[in-house]
Amino acid sequence: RATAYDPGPAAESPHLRAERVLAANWTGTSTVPSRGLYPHQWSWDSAFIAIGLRHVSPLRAQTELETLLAAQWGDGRIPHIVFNPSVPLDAYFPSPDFWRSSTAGRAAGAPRTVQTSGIVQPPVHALAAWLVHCADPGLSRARGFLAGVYPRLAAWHRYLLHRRDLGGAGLASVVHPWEQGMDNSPCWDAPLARVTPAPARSFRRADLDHGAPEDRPTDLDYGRYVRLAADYRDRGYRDGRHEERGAGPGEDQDTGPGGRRGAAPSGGQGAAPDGKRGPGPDGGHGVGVGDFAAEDPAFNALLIASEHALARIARELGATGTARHARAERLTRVLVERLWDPARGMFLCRDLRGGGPIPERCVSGLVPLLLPALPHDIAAALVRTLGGPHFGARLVPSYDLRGEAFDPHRYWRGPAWFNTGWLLERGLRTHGATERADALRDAMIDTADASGFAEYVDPHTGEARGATGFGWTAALTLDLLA
Ligand code: 9YW
Repeated sequence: RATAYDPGPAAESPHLRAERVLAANWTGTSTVPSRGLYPHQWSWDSAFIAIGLRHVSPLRAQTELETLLAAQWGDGRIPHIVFNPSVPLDAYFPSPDFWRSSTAGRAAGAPRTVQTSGIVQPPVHALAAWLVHCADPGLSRARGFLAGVYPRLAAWHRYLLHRRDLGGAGLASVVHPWEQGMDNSPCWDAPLARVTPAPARSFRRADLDHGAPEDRPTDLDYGRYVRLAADYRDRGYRDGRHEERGAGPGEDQDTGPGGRRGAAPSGGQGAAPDGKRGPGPDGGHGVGVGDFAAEDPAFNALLIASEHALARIARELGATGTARHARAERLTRVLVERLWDPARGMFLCRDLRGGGPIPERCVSGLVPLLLPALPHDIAAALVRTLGGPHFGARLVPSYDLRGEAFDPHRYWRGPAWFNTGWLLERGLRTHGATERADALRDAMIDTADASGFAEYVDPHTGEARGATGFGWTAALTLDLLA
């Protein structure tokens, strides 16, 4: 009897299956989140994807981030989508002809050749760049990877910390639910209720060609997303603030080799690469204030974690990194002062257009557990909340299990997502909750693999929802397996 080794399909490992998803979603210069639903490059998806890809190909992981950063705007923003020109316009909405980045975004320094959206997504990039470097420091040094990305990442953080400090407390704000990355989260229901939706007939939802309507945001949600994005575009993607302030002295000391200030990419017009804007005709007072502005705990926690990573990158490049670590610690304190809710034992979003703290329990409010400088009692309270009645499922739900709006199948209103799970697994480990971290890790690996690397899953049953073959689910599974 032949005894030759025949692995057969059953012997295939989750690792191989995850790798195959990333190979199928690779375009040659970046990875799409999903071949059908999201056929372009998405900003925070690419950061998470690079974190997994580094275990398969450090070169591809570096390229992923470099491709994204090449589309950075002159004012420092990293757009949430970089469009692939070979994909038909009607494959995804809103398409490049909606965003019109190279014309509407000209004053903000949008690139001329590549088409992008004009909003941003959570800043996971410096964290990803550091982790990618660590996977193969030899290759990274040989290619000058960190020296190349550092000035762009520094300009990105400067944009967020100055242009986007709409609340004046030092935190970055989001001006669209797509920016925070958890679009239809119940946290946004109240602030969105003020927004007049664009008429449903004025746009066509390409997402419904690929996803079940009951798993996706509603038409009313979409109408409001379209209205907010169109208003921002029509303001030339300018970020209105009540007061214009430049970077404080000494804030950006760790500028990498030669102490050079981070240079934003070429192509910017009207916006200085150092994130400051001169007194324009509008004087910078209350210009272009949109209907939606919020401080989000996960967005800011990721910015802080990335600022710590940027400090490590600066150190690798010969600077001290001290000023950046100090800034990250200071921002951690501001985050606590501004968004911590002791009664709920978690962080809340803050509505800057009049509403104050938003009294909804969303997974975003747990993500600051990631931060190493979080006070011990706050970290302990977050760990308790994570295991308590509002979030204590096998996988971490995106929203309060007991909340009125909870829906185990609809997008960010209940299902478990793998990027937030990965961040919380890391947070649990950072604060010494090793057994909890191990249990979450095992549950995520099993569910990701069994669900065909689903975009999101029912937090109780693990049943797949949304798209399968999803980029960050496969990538972060690889990272958990490493
Ligand atoms: C959209 C791509 C993106 C993610 C977001 C997720 C969804 C809707 O898909 O956004 O059309 O951009 O909410 O977090 O980055 O995977």
